[in-house]
Amino acid sequence: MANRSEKAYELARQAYAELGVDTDAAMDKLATIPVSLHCWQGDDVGGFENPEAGLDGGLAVTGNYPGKARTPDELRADADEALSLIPGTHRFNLHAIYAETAGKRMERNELQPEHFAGWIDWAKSKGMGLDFNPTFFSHSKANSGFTLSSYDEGIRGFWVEHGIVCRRIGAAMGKALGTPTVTNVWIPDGFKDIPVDRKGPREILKKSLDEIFAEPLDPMHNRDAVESKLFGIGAESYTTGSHEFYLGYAVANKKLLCLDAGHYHPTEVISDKISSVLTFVDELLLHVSRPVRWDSDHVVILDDELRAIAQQIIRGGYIDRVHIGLDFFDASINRIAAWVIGTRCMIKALLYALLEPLDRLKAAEREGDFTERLALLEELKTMPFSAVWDYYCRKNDVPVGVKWLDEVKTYEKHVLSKRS
Ligand code: RNT
Ligand code: ZN
Repeated sequence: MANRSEKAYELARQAYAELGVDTDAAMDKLATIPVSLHCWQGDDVGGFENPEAGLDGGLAVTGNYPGKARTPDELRADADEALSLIPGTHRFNLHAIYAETAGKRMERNELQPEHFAGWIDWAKSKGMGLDFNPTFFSHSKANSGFTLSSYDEGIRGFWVEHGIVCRRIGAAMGKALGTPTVTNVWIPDGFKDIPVDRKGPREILKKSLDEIFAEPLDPMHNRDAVESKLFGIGAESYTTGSHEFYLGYAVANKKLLCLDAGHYHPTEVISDKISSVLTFVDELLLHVSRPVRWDSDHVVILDDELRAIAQQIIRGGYIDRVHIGLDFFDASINRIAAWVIGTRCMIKALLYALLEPLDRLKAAEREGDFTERLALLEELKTMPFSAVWDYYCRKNDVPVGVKWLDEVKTYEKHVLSKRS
Protein backbone atom coordinates (compact mmCIF):
# COMPACT_ATOMS: atom_id res chain seq x y z
CA MET A 1 0.00 0.00 0.00
CA ALA A 2 2.75 2.37 1.04
CA ASN A 3 4.41 1.61 -2.24
CA ARG A 4 1.23 2.10 -4.24
CA SER A 5 0.53 5.51 -2.73
CA GLU A 6 4.19 6.45 -3.18
CA LYS A 7 3.97 5.57 -6.89
CA ALA A 8 0.65 7.36 -7.33
CA TYR A 9 2.12 10.43 -5.73
CA GLU A 10 5.17 10.37 -7.98
CA LEU A 11 2.95 10.31 -11.07
CA ALA A 12 0.79 13.08 -9.67
CA ARG A 13 3.86 15.15 -8.83
CA GLN A 14 5.01 14.91 -12.45
CA ALA A 15 1.55 15.71 -13.83
CA TYR A 16 1.26 18.84 -11.72
CA ALA A 17 4.87 19.81 -12.48
CA GLU A 18 4.00 19.84 -16.17
CA LEU A 19 1.48 22.56 -15.34
CA GLY A 20 4.09 24.42 -13.34
CA VAL A 21 2.72 23.39 -9.94
CA ASP A 22 5.08 22.23 -7.17
CA THR A 23 3.15 19.64 -5.13
CA ASP A 24 5.80 19.42 -2.39
CA ALA A 25 5.69 23.18 -1.86
CA ALA A 26 1.88 23.02 -1.79
CA MET A 27 1.96 20.41 0.98
CA ASP A 28 4.54 22.41 2.95
CA LYS A 29 2.30 25.44 2.75
CA LEU A 30 -0.77 23.45 3.68
CA ALA A 31 0.93 22.23 6.85
CA THR A 32 1.15 25.84 8.09
CA ILE A 33 -2.60 26.56 7.84
CA PRO A 34 -4.56 25.77 10.99
CA VAL A 35 -8.28 25.11 10.97
CA SER A 36 -10.13 25.90 14.19
CA LEU A 37 -12.37 22.99 15.16
CA HIS A 38 -15.49 24.11 16.97
CA CYS A 39 -16.02 22.29 20.26
CA TRP A 40 -19.79 22.45 19.89
CA GLN A 41 -20.05 19.74 17.21
CA GLY A 42 -19.10 17.31 19.99
CA ASP A 43 -22.14 17.87 22.22
CA ASP A 44 -24.82 19.64 20.15
CA VAL A 45 -23.92 23.12 21.49
CA GLY A 46 -24.81 21.97 25.00
CA GLY A 47 -21.89 23.04 27.16
CA PHE A 48 -21.47 22.16 30.82
CA GLU A 49 -23.03 25.10 32.59
CA ASN A 50 -26.44 23.56 33.03
CA PRO A 51 -27.17 20.09 31.67
CA GLU A 52 -30.91 20.83 31.71
CA ALA A 53 -30.73 24.09 29.74
CA GLY A 54 -32.02 23.80 26.22
CA LEU A 55 -30.40 25.41 23.21
CA ASP A 56 -31.99 28.68 22.12
CA GLY A 57 -30.99 31.90 20.43
CA GLY A 58 -32.60 30.65 17.25
CA LEU A 59 -30.08 27.81 17.00
CA ALA A 60 -31.30 24.28 16.39
CA VAL A 61 -29.52 20.96 16.40
CA THR A 62 -31.43 18.06 14.91
CA GLY A 63 -30.82 14.35 15.41
CA ASN A 64 -30.24 12.13 18.42
CA TYR A 65 -27.30 9.97 17.46
CA PRO A 66 -26.17 8.19 20.62
CA GLY A 67 -22.94 8.84 22.49
CA LYS A 68 -22.57 12.58 22.76
CA ALA A 69 -19.95 13.95 25.13
CA ARG A 70 -21.39 14.74 28.60
CA THR A 71 -18.32 16.09 30.38
CA PRO A 72 -15.24 18.13 29.50
CA ASP A 73 -13.10 14.98 29.72
CA GLU A 74 -15.38 13.14 27.31
CA LEU A 75 -15.39 16.08 24.92
CA ARG A 76 -11.58 16.29 25.00
CA ALA A 77 -11.28 12.54 24.46
CA ASP A 78 -13.65 12.76 21.49
CA ALA A 79 -11.75 15.71 20.07
CA ASP A 80 -8.48 13.77 20.55
CA GLU A 81 -9.97 10.97 18.51
CA ALA A 82 -11.08 13.35 15.74
CA LEU A 83 -7.75 15.19 15.71
CA SER A 84 -5.84 11.92 15.40
CA LEU A 85 -7.59 11.39 12.05
CA ILE A 86 -7.01 14.88 10.64
CA PRO A 87 -3.64 15.75 9.06
CA GLY A 88 -1.76 18.73 10.49
CA THR A 89 -1.80 20.81 13.67
CA HIS A 90 -4.97 22.76 14.21
CA ARG A 91 -6.84 24.87 16.77
CA PHE A 92 -9.83 24.35 19.02
CA ASN A 93 -12.68 26.81 19.43
CA LEU A 94 -14.53 27.02 22.75
CA HIS A 95 -17.67 28.75 23.96
CA ALA A 96 -18.01 30.22 27.45
CA ILE A 97 -20.55 27.52 28.40
CA TYR A 98 -17.73 24.97 28.24
CA ALA A 99 -16.16 26.41 31.41
CA GLU A 100 -15.10 23.97 34.10
CA THR A 101 -16.36 25.31 37.41
CA ALA A 102 -15.84 22.25 39.64
CA GLY A 103 -19.56 21.73 40.10
CA LYS A 104 -20.11 25.32 41.29
CA ARG A 105 -22.70 27.47 39.54
CA MET A 106 -20.74 30.39 38.14
CA GLU A 107 -22.54 33.34 36.64
CA ARG A 108 -21.35 34.17 33.14
CA ASN A 109 -20.26 37.64 34.16
CA GLU A 110 -17.96 36.06 36.79
CA LEU A 111 -16.08 33.62 34.59
CA GLN A 112 -12.30 33.68 34.91
CA PRO A 113 -9.38 32.21 32.97
CA GLU A 114 -8.99 29.58 35.72
CA HIS A 115 -12.28 28.05 34.58
CA PHE A 116 -10.57 27.20 31.32
CA ALA A 117 -7.32 25.88 32.82
CA GLY A 118 -8.25 22.31 31.86
CA TRP A 119 -8.72 23.34 28.26
CA ILE A 120 -5.53 25.40 28.20
CA ASP A 121 -3.46 22.51 29.62
CA TRP A 122 -4.97 20.13 27.09
CA ALA A 123 -4.33 22.50 24.18
CA LYS A 124 -0.76 23.09 25.37
CA SER A 125 -0.07 19.35 25.54
CA LYS A 126 -1.15 19.12 21.89
CA GLY A 127 0.72 22.21 20.70
CA MET A 128 -2.62 23.73 19.71
CA GLY A 129 -4.03 27.24 19.93
CA LEU A 130 -7.49 28.03 21.30
CA ASP A 131 -10.20 30.35 20.08
CA PHE A 132 -13.08 31.59 22.16
CA ASN A 133 -16.67 32.86 22.16
CA PRO A 134 -18.76 34.52 24.83
CA THR A 135 -22.12 32.69 24.99
CA PHE A 136 -25.02 35.12 24.61
CA PHE A 137 -27.73 32.42 24.42
CA SER A 138 -29.12 29.42 26.32
CA HIS A 139 -29.60 31.58 29.43
CA SER A 140 -32.58 33.04 31.28
CA LYS A 141 -31.24 36.55 30.68
CA ALA A 142 -31.48 35.91 26.92
CA ASN A 143 -35.12 34.78 27.03
CA SER A 144 -36.48 38.07 25.73
CA GLY A 145 -34.53 37.57 22.54
CA PHE A 146 -32.29 40.53 23.32
CA THR A 147 -28.88 40.67 25.01
CA LEU A 148 -26.37 43.39 24.07
CA SER A 149 -29.08 45.32 22.23
CA SER A 150 -31.66 45.08 25.01
CA TYR A 151 -33.58 48.16 26.14
CA ASP A 152 -33.37 46.69 29.67
CA GLU A 153 -30.23 48.11 31.29
CA GLY A 154 -29.99 45.23 33.78
CA ILE A 155 -29.98 42.66 31.00
CA ARG A 156 -27.65 44.68 28.78
CA GLY A 157 -25.20 45.35 31.61
CA PHE A 158 -25.00 41.66 32.48
CA TRP A 159 -24.13 40.74 28.92
CA VAL A 160 -21.59 43.56 28.59
CA GLU A 161 -19.86 42.17 31.68
CA HIS A 162 -19.92 38.73 30.10
CA GLY A 163 -18.23 40.13 27.01
CA ILE A 164 -15.60 41.85 29.12
CA VAL A 165 -14.65 38.76 31.14
CA CYS A 166 -14.57 36.64 27.99
CA ARG A 167 -12.03 38.89 26.30
CA ARG A 168 -9.79 38.50 29.33
CA ILE A 169 -10.21 34.75 29.15
CA GLY A 170 -9.32 34.87 25.45
CA ALA A 171 -6.20 36.89 26.25
CA ALA A 172 -5.20 34.43 28.98
CA MET A 173 -5.55 31.55 26.54
CA GLY A 174 -3.53 33.34 23.88
CA LYS A 175 -0.80 34.26 26.34
CA ALA A 176 -0.54 30.77 27.80
CA LEU A 177 -0.43 29.12 24.39
CA GLY A 178 1.77 31.65 22.59
CA THR A 179 -0.69 32.20 19.77
CA PRO A 180 -3.45 34.82 19.69
CA THR A 181 -6.95 33.68 20.56
CA VAL A 182 -9.70 35.01 18.33
CA THR A 183 -12.62 35.91 20.59
CA ASN A 184 -15.79 36.15 18.54
CA VAL A 185 -18.96 37.98 19.51
CA TRP A 186 -22.19 36.65 18.09
CA ILE A 187 -25.53 37.60 19.63
CA PRO A 188 -28.98 36.21 18.77
CA ASP A 189 -30.80 39.54 19.16
CA GLY A 190 -33.70 40.21 16.86
CA PHE A 191 -37.44 40.47 16.32
CA LYS A 192 -39.77 37.73 15.14
CA ASP A 193 -42.14 40.23 13.62
CA ILE A 194 -41.67 43.48 11.77
CA PRO A 195 -40.22 46.10 14.10
CA VAL A 196 -41.13 49.76 14.14
CA ASP A 197 -37.74 50.96 15.28
CA ARG A 198 -34.81 49.35 13.52
CA LYS A 199 -32.43 52.02 14.74
CA GLY A 200 -32.84 51.79 18.52
CA PRO A 201 -31.39 48.32 19.12
CA ARG A 202 -28.50 49.01 16.75
CA GLU A 203 -27.49 52.14 18.60
CA ILE A 204 -27.62 50.18 21.85
CA LEU A 205 -25.52 47.37 20.34
CA LYS A 206 -22.87 49.83 19.23
CA LYS A 207 -22.68 51.24 22.75
CA SER A 208 -22.45 47.75 24.28
CA LEU A 209 -19.66 46.71 21.92
CA ASP A 210 -17.75 49.90 22.69
CA GLU A 211 -17.99 49.06 26.39
CA ILE A 212 -16.91 45.45 25.88
CA PHE A 213 -13.91 46.46 23.75
CA ALA A 214 -12.89 49.45 25.90
CA GLU A 215 -10.10 47.58 27.69
CA PRO A 216 -6.96 47.44 25.52
CA LEU A 217 -5.59 43.92 25.22
CA ASP A 218 -2.39 42.81 23.53
CA PRO A 219 -3.26 41.63 20.01
CA MET A 220 -0.61 38.96 20.41
CA HIS A 221 -2.91 37.45 23.04
CA ASN A 222 -6.43 38.32 21.96
CA ARG A 223 -8.12 39.48 18.76
CA ASP A 224 -11.77 40.49 18.68
CA ALA A 225 -14.17 39.42 15.97
CA VAL A 226 -17.82 40.30 15.38
CA GLU A 227 -20.23 37.96 13.58
CA SER A 228 -23.32 39.10 11.71
CA LYS A 229 -26.42 37.19 10.78
CA LEU A 230 -29.41 37.57 8.52
CA PHE A 231 -32.09 35.87 10.59
CA GLY A 232 -32.64 33.18 13.19
CA ILE A 233 -35.58 31.02 14.18
CA GLY A 234 -37.80 33.41 16.11
CA ALA A 235 -35.90 36.41 14.75
CA GLU A 236 -37.05 36.26 11.15
CA SER A 237 -37.88 39.92 10.60
CA TYR A 238 -34.93 41.78 12.04
CA THR A 239 -31.46 40.99 13.35
CA THR A 240 -29.75 43.78 15.25
CA GLY A 241 -26.28 42.59 14.28
CA SER A 242 -26.71 42.54 10.52
CA HIS A 243 -23.93 42.33 7.96
CA GLU A 244 -23.81 46.06 7.26
CA PHE A 245 -23.85 46.79 10.98
CA TYR A 246 -20.81 44.66 11.80
CA LEU A 247 -18.94 45.45 8.60
CA GLY A 248 -19.19 49.09 9.56
CA TYR A 249 -18.26 48.35 13.15
CA ALA A 250 -15.23 46.28 12.16
CA VAL A 251 -13.93 48.91 9.74
CA ALA A 252 -14.49 51.80 12.14
CA ASN A 253 -12.99 50.02 15.15
CA LYS A 254 -10.29 47.83 13.58
CA LYS A 255 -11.96 44.59 14.59
CA LEU A 256 -12.00 41.29 12.77
CA LEU A 257 -15.15 40.58 10.83
CA CYS A 258 -16.52 37.05 11.04
CA LEU A 259 -18.17 35.74 7.88
CA ASP A 260 -20.39 32.73 8.54
CA ALA A 261 -21.26 30.87 5.33
CA GLY A 262 -24.84 30.37 6.51
CA HIS A 263 -25.62 33.95 7.43
CA TYR A 264 -26.55 35.47 4.07
CA HIS A 265 -29.31 35.24 1.50
CA PRO A 266 -29.52 31.79 -0.10
CA THR A 267 -27.62 32.64 -3.28
CA GLU A 268 -25.14 34.96 -1.59
CA VAL A 269 -21.72 33.39 -0.95
CA ILE A 270 -18.94 34.37 1.43
CA SER A 271 -16.22 33.40 -1.07
CA ASP A 272 -16.99 36.61 -2.94
CA LYS A 273 -16.88 38.70 0.21
CA ILE A 274 -13.36 37.76 1.32
CA SER A 275 -11.44 40.06 -1.04
CA SER A 276 -13.96 42.88 -0.64
CA VAL A 277 -13.81 42.87 3.13
CA LEU A 278 -10.03 42.42 3.26
CA THR A 279 -9.62 45.59 1.23
CA PHE A 280 -10.83 47.43 4.32
CA VAL A 281 -10.30 45.24 7.41
CA ASP A 282 -7.00 43.73 8.50
CA GLU A 283 -8.17 40.23 9.32
CA LEU A 284 -11.15 37.96 8.86
CA LEU A 285 -12.57 35.10 10.83
CA LEU A 286 -14.50 32.53 8.82
CA HIS A 287 -17.23 30.29 10.13
CA VAL A 288 -17.19 27.71 7.42
CA SER A 289 -20.55 26.00 7.42
CA ARG A 290 -23.02 24.50 4.93
CA PRO A 291 -26.41 26.11 4.74
CA VAL A 292 -28.96 23.79 3.13
CA ARG A 293 -31.94 25.95 2.20
CA TRP A 294 -31.44 27.94 5.40
CA ASP A 295 -28.74 28.42 8.08
CA SER A 296 -28.92 24.70 8.82
CA ASP A 297 -25.26 24.21 9.81
CA HIS A 298 -24.84 20.93 7.93
CA VAL A 299 -21.43 19.25 7.99
CA VAL A 300 -19.07 20.91 5.54
CA ILE A 301 -18.47 18.90 2.36
CA LEU A 302 -16.13 19.41 -0.59
CA ASP A 303 -18.63 21.37 -2.64
CA ASP A 304 -18.15 24.28 -5.05
CA GLU A 305 -18.47 26.96 -2.38
CA LEU A 306 -15.98 25.29 -0.04
CA ARG A 307 -13.47 25.16 -2.89
CA ALA A 308 -14.27 28.76 -3.78
CA ILE A 309 -13.63 29.87 -0.18
CA ALA A 310 -10.26 28.12 -0.14
CA GLN A 311 -9.40 29.47 -3.59
CA GLN A 312 -10.08 33.03 -2.51
CA ILE A 313 -7.86 32.64 0.55
CA ILE A 314 -5.00 31.14 -1.45
CA ARG A 315 -5.34 33.15 -4.65
CA GLY A 316 -5.56 36.37 -2.65
CA GLY A 317 -2.42 35.51 -0.66
CA TYR A 318 -4.51 35.96 2.47
CA ILE A 319 -3.34 33.00 4.57
CA ASP A 320 -1.98 35.24 7.32
CA ARG A 321 -5.08 37.44 7.41
CA VAL A 322 -7.82 34.82 7.46
CA HIS A 323 -8.59 32.71 10.51
CA ILE A 324 -10.42 29.61 9.33
CA GLY A 325 -13.00 28.34 11.80
CA LEU A 326 -15.70 25.73 11.33
CA ASP A 327 -19.29 26.11 12.47
CA PHE A 328 -21.65 23.19 11.97
CA PHE A 329 -23.55 20.86 14.23
CA ASP A 330 -25.15 17.64 13.12
CA ALA A 331 -26.52 15.26 15.74
CA SER A 332 -27.92 12.78 13.23
CA ILE A 333 -24.57 11.13 12.54
CA ASN A 334 -21.56 10.12 14.63
CA ARG A 335 -20.34 13.46 15.99
CA ILE A 336 -16.66 12.58 15.76
CA ALA A 337 -17.12 11.54 12.15
CA ALA A 338 -18.84 14.89 11.54
CA TRP A 339 -15.75 16.72 12.81
CA VAL A 340 -13.43 14.51 10.74
CA ILE A 341 -15.45 14.81 7.52
CA GLY A 342 -15.88 18.57 7.80
CA THR A 343 -12.29 19.31 8.76
CA ARG A 344 -10.74 16.94 6.24
CA CYS A 345 -12.89 18.57 3.56
CA MET A 346 -11.72 22.03 4.58
CA ILE A 347 -8.10 20.89 4.35
CA LYS A 348 -8.75 19.15 1.02
CA ALA A 349 -10.22 22.37 -0.35
CA LEU A 350 -7.11 24.27 0.73
CA LEU A 351 -4.85 21.70 -0.91
CA TYR A 352 -6.94 21.81 -4.08
CA ALA A 353 -6.50 25.59 -4.14
CA LEU A 354 -2.76 25.30 -3.49
CA LEU A 355 -2.42 23.03 -6.53
CA GLU A 356 -3.52 25.64 -9.03
CA PRO A 357 -1.03 27.08 -11.55
CA LEU A 358 -1.88 30.49 -10.21
CA ASP A 359 0.60 32.58 -12.20
CA ARG A 360 -0.54 31.06 -15.46
CA LEU A 361 -4.23 31.45 -14.60
CA LYS A 362 -3.77 35.06 -13.58
CA ALA A 363 -1.73 35.84 -16.67
CA ALA A 364 -4.40 34.35 -18.92
CA GLU A 365 -7.04 36.43 -17.19
CA ARG A 366 -5.05 39.65 -17.38
CA GLU A 367 -4.34 39.12 -21.03
CA GLY A 368 -8.01 38.56 -21.66
CA ASP A 369 -7.46 34.93 -22.67
CA PHE A 370 -10.62 33.63 -21.07
CA THR A 371 -10.49 30.54 -23.26
CA GLU A 372 -7.26 29.41 -21.59
CA ARG A 373 -8.63 30.34 -18.17
CA LEU A 374 -11.73 28.19 -18.60
CA ALA A 375 -9.84 25.32 -20.22
CA LEU A 376 -7.25 25.19 -17.46
CA LEU A 377 -9.76 25.45 -14.62
CA GLU A 378 -11.73 22.55 -16.05
CA GLU A 379 -8.69 20.36 -16.68
CA LEU A 380 -7.61 20.93 -13.08
CA LYS A 381 -10.74 19.20 -11.84
CA THR A 382 -9.58 15.84 -13.16
CA MET A 383 -5.93 16.14 -12.19
CA PRO A 384 -4.73 13.39 -9.79
CA PHE A 385 -5.56 15.47 -6.75
CA SER A 386 -6.43 12.45 -4.61
CA ALA A 387 -2.91 11.04 -4.94
CA VAL A 388 -1.49 14.22 -3.41
CA TRP A 389 -4.13 14.26 -0.67
CA ASP A 390 -3.50 10.60 0.20
CA TYR A 391 0.23 11.23 0.31
CA TYR A 392 -0.31 14.24 2.58
CA CYS A 393 -2.35 12.10 4.98
CA ARG A 394 0.31 9.41 5.01
CA LYS A 395 3.09 11.95 5.59
CA ASN A 396 1.11 13.23 8.57
CA ASP A 397 0.52 9.75 9.99
CA VAL A 398 -3.24 9.82 9.65
CA PRO A 399 -5.34 7.20 7.86
CA VAL A 400 -5.46 7.35 4.07
CA GLY A 401 -8.90 7.28 2.44
CA VAL A 402 -11.95 6.06 4.28
CA LYS A 403 -9.84 3.96 6.70
CA TRP A 404 -10.32 6.68 9.31
CA LEU A 405 -13.92 5.53 9.57
CA ASP A 406 -12.82 2.13 10.93
CA GLU A 407 -11.13 3.97 13.80
CA VAL A 408 -14.23 6.03 14.52
CA LYS A 409 -16.34 2.85 14.49
CA THR A 410 -13.97 1.13 16.90
CA TYR A 411 -14.10 4.17 19.20
CA GLU A 412 -17.87 4.17 18.95
CA LYS A 413 -17.99 0.52 19.96
CA HIS A 414 -15.61 0.84 22.89
CA VAL A 415 -16.35 4.36 24.15
CA LEU A 416 -19.42 6.11 22.74
CA SER A 417 -21.80 3.14 23.03
CA LYS A 418 -21.04 2.91 26.77
CA ARG A 419 -22.44 6.39 27.34
CA SER A 420 -26.11 6.54 28.29
C1 RNT B 1 -25.06 31.31 15.12
C2 RNT B 1 -23.64 31.61 14.84
C3 RNT B 1 -22.69 31.25 15.93
C4 RNT B 1 -22.97 29.92 16.56
C5 RNT B 1 -21.90 29.44 17.50
C6 RNT B 1 -22.37 28.33 18.37
O1 RNT B 1 -25.88 31.43 14.04
O2 RNT B 1 -23.26 31.01 13.64
O3 RNT B 1 -21.40 31.32 15.44
O4 RNT B 1 -23.16 28.93 15.60
O5 RNT B 1 -21.40 30.49 18.22
ZN1 ZN C 1 -21.18 31.14 13.15
